[in-house]
Amino acid sequence: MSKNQPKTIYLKDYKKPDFSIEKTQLTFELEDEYTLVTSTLSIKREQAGQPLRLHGQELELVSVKVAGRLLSQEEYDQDDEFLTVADVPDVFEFECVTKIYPQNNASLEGLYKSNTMYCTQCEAEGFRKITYYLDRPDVLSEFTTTIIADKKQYPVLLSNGNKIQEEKLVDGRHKTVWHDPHLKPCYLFALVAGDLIHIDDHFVTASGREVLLRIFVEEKDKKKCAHAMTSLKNAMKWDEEVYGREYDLDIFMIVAVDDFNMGAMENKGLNIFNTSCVLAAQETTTDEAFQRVEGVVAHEYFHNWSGNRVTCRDWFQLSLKEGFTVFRDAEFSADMGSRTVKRVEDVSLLRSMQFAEDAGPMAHPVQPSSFIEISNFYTLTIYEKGAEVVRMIHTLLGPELFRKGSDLYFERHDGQAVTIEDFVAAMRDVSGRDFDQFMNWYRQAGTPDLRVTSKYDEEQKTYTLNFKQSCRATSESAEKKPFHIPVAMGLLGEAGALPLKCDGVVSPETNDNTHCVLEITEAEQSFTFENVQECPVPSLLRNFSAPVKLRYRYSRDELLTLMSRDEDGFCRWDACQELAIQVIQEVMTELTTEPAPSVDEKIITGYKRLLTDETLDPAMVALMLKLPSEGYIAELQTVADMDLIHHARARVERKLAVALKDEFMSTYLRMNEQTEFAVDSASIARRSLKNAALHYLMVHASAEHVELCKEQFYTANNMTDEYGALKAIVHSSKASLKDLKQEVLESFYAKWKHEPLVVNQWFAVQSTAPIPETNKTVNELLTHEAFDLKNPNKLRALIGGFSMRNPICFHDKSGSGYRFLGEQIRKLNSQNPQVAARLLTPLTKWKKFDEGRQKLMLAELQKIEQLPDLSKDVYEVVTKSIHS
Ligand code: B3K
Ligand code: ZN
Repeated sequence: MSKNQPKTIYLKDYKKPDFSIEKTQLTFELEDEYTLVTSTLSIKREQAGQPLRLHGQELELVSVKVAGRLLSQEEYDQDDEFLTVADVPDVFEFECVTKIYPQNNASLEGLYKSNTMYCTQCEAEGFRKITYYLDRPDVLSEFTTTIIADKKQYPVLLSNGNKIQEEKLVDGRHKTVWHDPHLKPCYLFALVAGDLIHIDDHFVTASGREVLLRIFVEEKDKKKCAHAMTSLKNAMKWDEEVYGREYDLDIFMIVAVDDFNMGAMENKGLNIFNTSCVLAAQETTTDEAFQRVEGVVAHEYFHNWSGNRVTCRDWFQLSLKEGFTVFRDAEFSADMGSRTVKRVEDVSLLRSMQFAEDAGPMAHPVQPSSFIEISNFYTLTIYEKGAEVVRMIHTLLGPELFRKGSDLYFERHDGQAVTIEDFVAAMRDVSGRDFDQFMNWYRQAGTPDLRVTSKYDEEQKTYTLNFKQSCRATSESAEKKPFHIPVAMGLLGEAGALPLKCDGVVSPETNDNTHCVLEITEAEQSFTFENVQECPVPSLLRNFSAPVKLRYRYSRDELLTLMSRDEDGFCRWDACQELAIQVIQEVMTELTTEPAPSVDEKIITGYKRLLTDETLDPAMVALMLKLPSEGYIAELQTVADMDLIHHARARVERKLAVALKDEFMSTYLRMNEQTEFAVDSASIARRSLKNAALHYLMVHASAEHVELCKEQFYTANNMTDEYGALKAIVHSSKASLKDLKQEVLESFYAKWKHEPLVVNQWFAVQSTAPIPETNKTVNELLTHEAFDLKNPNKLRALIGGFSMRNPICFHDKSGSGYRFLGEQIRKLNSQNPQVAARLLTPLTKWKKFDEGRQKLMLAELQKIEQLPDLSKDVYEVVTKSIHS
């Protein structure tokens, strides 16, 4: 534990800054052993009578000057967190020199080294590890940055804004000066120094300005930038067309680094990316990773407006920029590829991961009211649920009013640091709607349960839907106020969609009257539709119009109807999921009493239709064939029995594989026709269905299927197919494949060991294999030559893959999975607290399991809690999960 007991910070305590910093001039002298940072700030007092208190962490202070005068040690105070100067004028220049050691910085926060290159990560509070500063997002300043370094080792020196000066110095050193004309908070500051090459392109903005687009990578990765560049240009165009937002500097730069705590960072004009989110090539990158590159490039670019031009007042407003930007990037990806597929993927993630977060000890509102360490709040709730909340506003307003609202928001607050309330006020002001109740989505944690019942009155020809909402108590609110829930819906009759007539209900989205949005605002509420000529099947929560757990007792025939006939793609997929859940749950009940319970034939009928109807979108079929994740099924149980879930799910999968063997084979062959490789949605769709079919074929793993899979593995011309086949073999439960598994793993590693991102896939395929050997394998892989405890991508692939994406092995009742994770967290705690705290997540869910597992998980948490040097990040997660 660091010297002081970590403090909780509260939103209610927010106060405006005491000083402003008009100009920030930084000089970095990069030496082999250390870096010297000279910071010159033009400071102005904003509140009378306050001392100057600057944030600083792990800094060696060399000197401090106020108004040109060097201060003696008696004139300032220095502790773990602050530099305080009691007596300062109202307007003055402040200069301080600090010495830092980037080469020893393993936290990957502040200035650090990734391989031979210097780079920075300042969000949220990393700038204070560089120099003393008012490290808070509501202090906006104009930055000028000078970098001095050895020219041979670091020929490229970058910072935010435009390059204004370059100079050759003595002793083989050189100097570059950058100036950023846009005011920004220090969390958007960036610096890069390294031996990098770049690829260039251009974009002409709607108003005719030419922008230079430049991606910096290591020489060996030169050929892997084209996809990121295309994605960037598409994103720039899309933001002009959909939001009317143009780029505002002459140059936009992206730099790829190997060691990075997350996906990427939106520093003004100089985005820094994890290599995994920028590099892509046919041979080395799966389709999923190609799409991730597109999404992340767009996300970071979109932040230029939603985050940089208009930023957050304080970190409690994090979702103001993250939720909105995720919504923007999701819509962009939907427009670039398949809208329904994107939606289904996002909802699957939300339901299996965010719902679990909302149900666990770290549950927090989209606008949290307190935190200990802000790094722990870059969560699925802030990002994904935050995006769902913005999506609901979009649904309630419709696209045109929403656009008016975003225009007003950007115009009103350009150059300011604002709050979630300001965003919603702009939406309110353009629409005249009342958002008071809607704010509960931002202020209350937990996933609402929405129970729906229906009643058809044959005589009156009316159909009534009754909704009851409830939400579990969470730490910030024991008694929940009702949420304002938009439920998009329609009614299906024998011959198709039925016209809807319901008092007070209008559809903001369509002109026809077969689709509408019901607005639930009360704890219990009913809607009666008139003139309904037959008892319909309700199609509810279309496009997943609200992040709720909807419960309606559909019969299996109704689900088959929705699956094949609903006009809403999301509801077709969801009906298929619901059918599978019902069938798996039935098998779970019977598995406890019978050795070989039967599997309802209805699911076979439904899946057969999917496989034989060649008019369906292959991507949708692939998604529908995928049974609900074990994580999502666990979410639906009070006490999660991972063994039972795993075996019941596997039994249903086997049943489908056996009953539809021929259909899977013909689907595989139909999708396997050779075409030129492309990364468009049609090609991605074909590959996804082909590999989904291969997965089912490998459940049999007869000689013929194994041959087919081997053939795909050895002859694939792209990573999606190569990895698909590798995974089908390595994840197989067939003992007879033992030698083949070893063969393909060795061959894959030998082929790709020079490609770190592919090696990560190799780690992941082993750590996520749902087979008993995995618990031993992951321990062995820790000492593999390619594993590196300092590289977050490797940690995520091996440790994260095992603990977050392999529930059956992680929850092994011996506790070996828990011990493995506990040990790794204890190693990582002081080295990289951010990543350690994140990897800890699976242990925090201990209350969800049986008593035996609870004890084992808790024991690991307690061992972590006992660490003598517990970081603030891990402290917060571990104590909240043990004691709440
Ligand atoms: N804003 C960054 C995340 C920073 C995380 C700091 N621990 C990336 C993004 O969301 O775009
Ligand atoms: Zn973001």
